[in-house]
Amino acid sequence: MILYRTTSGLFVEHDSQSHRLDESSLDALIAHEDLHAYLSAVIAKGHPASPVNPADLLAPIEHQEVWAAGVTYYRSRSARIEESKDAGGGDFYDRVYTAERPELFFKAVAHKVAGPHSNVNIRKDATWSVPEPELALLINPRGHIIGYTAANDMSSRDIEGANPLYLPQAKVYDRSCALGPGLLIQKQPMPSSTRIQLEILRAGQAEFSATVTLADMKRDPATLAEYLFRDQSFPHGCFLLTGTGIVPPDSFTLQSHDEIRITVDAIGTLANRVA
Ligand code: DO4
Ligand code: MG
Repeated sequence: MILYRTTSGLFVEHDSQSHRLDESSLDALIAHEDLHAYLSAVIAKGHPASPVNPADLLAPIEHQEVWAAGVTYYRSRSARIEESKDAGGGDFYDRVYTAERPELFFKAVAHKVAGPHSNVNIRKDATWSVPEPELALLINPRGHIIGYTAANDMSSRDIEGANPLYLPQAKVYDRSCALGPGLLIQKQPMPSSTRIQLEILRAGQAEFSATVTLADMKRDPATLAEYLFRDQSFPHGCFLLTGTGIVPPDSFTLQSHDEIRITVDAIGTLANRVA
């Protein structure tokens, strides 16, 4: 079942059928004792609504913080070693890839997050910008993973590559994160065969595309969530992006008006344009 936040309220979709929720607060749903059971009961009551219009979709976030894990795929490790080699930063990426403690960093709050079909930004002071297509975990205030969505962890590679201490500037700025199109609510982990696909279109033509599966992720999502909740509370729950396994070639940088399409099996496609 997929939970959508729209301009006309919250909807749950199951078996191609939409149901409008009486509840209007996503925060309240995320904090629910058993969200999956609650939504199953709404579906079972069977008051179908019209299908959700993609143009009405909003980012599926209210008061949740967005965090991200890094260097969880070998491809991210190698690309970052390469981009930071002139700055002598490479060793850090190899060490964090193999360390027990994962890299976790703060990414966004709601006002920095782009929803489906809206614009993401590239920094004006960056020269090398890429999208990072990632699976995001939805974690409730008790630290349980209750759902998943597609995410874009927009990154300024030149700024991060100049010095790893610039990571927050390379990663955190207005509309540097996109989430959606909806929240897949399920108790069981995503299968390792789950594909994450990135397509970048320029003037309507394919500029870059690649696919990775969760089987290539070095970290277990539950362990990432457990680290994030160590000595830290999230009264409204949070999102945790699980890292990118796709990095375009070094010659590629995003341009204004590029379309970024991130598709995750069982979740759908998150489509955004670069402002
Ligand atoms: O180490 C910097 C960030 C890594 C990251 O965002 C990723 O691997 O997805
Ligand atoms: Mg990332």
